[in-house]
Amino acid sequence: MARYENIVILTGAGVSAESGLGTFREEGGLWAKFDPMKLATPEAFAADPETVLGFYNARRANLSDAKANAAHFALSALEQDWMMDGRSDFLLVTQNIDDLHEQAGSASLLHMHGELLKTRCSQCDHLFFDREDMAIERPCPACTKAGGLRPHVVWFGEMPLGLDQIYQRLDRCDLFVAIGTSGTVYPAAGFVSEARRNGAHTVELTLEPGEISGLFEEHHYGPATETVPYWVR
Ligand code: BJW
Repeated sequence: MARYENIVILTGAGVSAESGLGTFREEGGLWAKFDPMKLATPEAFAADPETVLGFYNARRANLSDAKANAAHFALSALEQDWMMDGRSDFLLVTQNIDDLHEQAGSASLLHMHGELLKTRCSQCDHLFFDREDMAIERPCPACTKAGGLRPHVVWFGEMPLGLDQIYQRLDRCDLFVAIGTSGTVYPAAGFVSEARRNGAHTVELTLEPGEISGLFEEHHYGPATETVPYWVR
């Protein structure tokens, strides 16, 4: 690890699985139980806002009991070590909308698919931390209009957040690590190829080989709470 200067880490649902938050595409996962096209698209929200808000309200309630696990803490410790060594280029990009990386103390963190504990007004773009249930009749605290509140998450067909910063870092990183993601959803699934094009060493830590595992040069398979603390040592 000491020979690398610029690291980009990408995390997915697998890093939070052992904190009790479900993944998406495994047996029993969210998108195995529910149709994402009816819950996680702007069209679904326009057609049936009550159902979509109810789905995210339930996930918000579920998140209040979740605690960061050993993998989240290991990544936060890695960031602190990296900065102490004077290697300033550390970026943790998460596809997760939970707050478990923050709970563990990660600071250089980018939520490319948004944050479940934030609500956004689609009428005035006001963004705020919120643990209350979203509802159609609830007015926005800034513009006072009702009907516009939605979770601050990135649905299919919407542009992920922070892409300019992510691609800048991918273009100069010498180490790219993906943890607990199936590599099914773009553009995140393309980050490994981008990093490799620029000469980075690429590492995958996940439960078992998946769709894009062949693109990585180094692999560690197993539960994140075991592989991540072992790998950062
Ligand atoms: C463990 C573990 C343990 C388990 N330890 N590991 C055709 C081709 C290319 C692209 C497209 C296409 N058709 C449509 C698109 C675009 C679309 C897309 O990619 N669709 C695919 C399904 C094909 N993408 C988009 O629409 C994105 N926007 C976009 O593309 O904008 C235009 C653009 C153009 C050009 C450049 C840039 C942009 C937006 C995607 C938004 C995704 N939103 C969601 C929902 C967020 C809100 C919510 O949570 O409800 O994000 S979907 C869902 O998938 C969520 C996740 O962040 C995302 C990724 O899932 P993840 O994290 O990989 O989870 P899983 O379940 O898939 O995998 C878990 C892994 O963990 C597994 O491998 C397990 O083995 C492992 N694991 N336990 C370690 N204990």
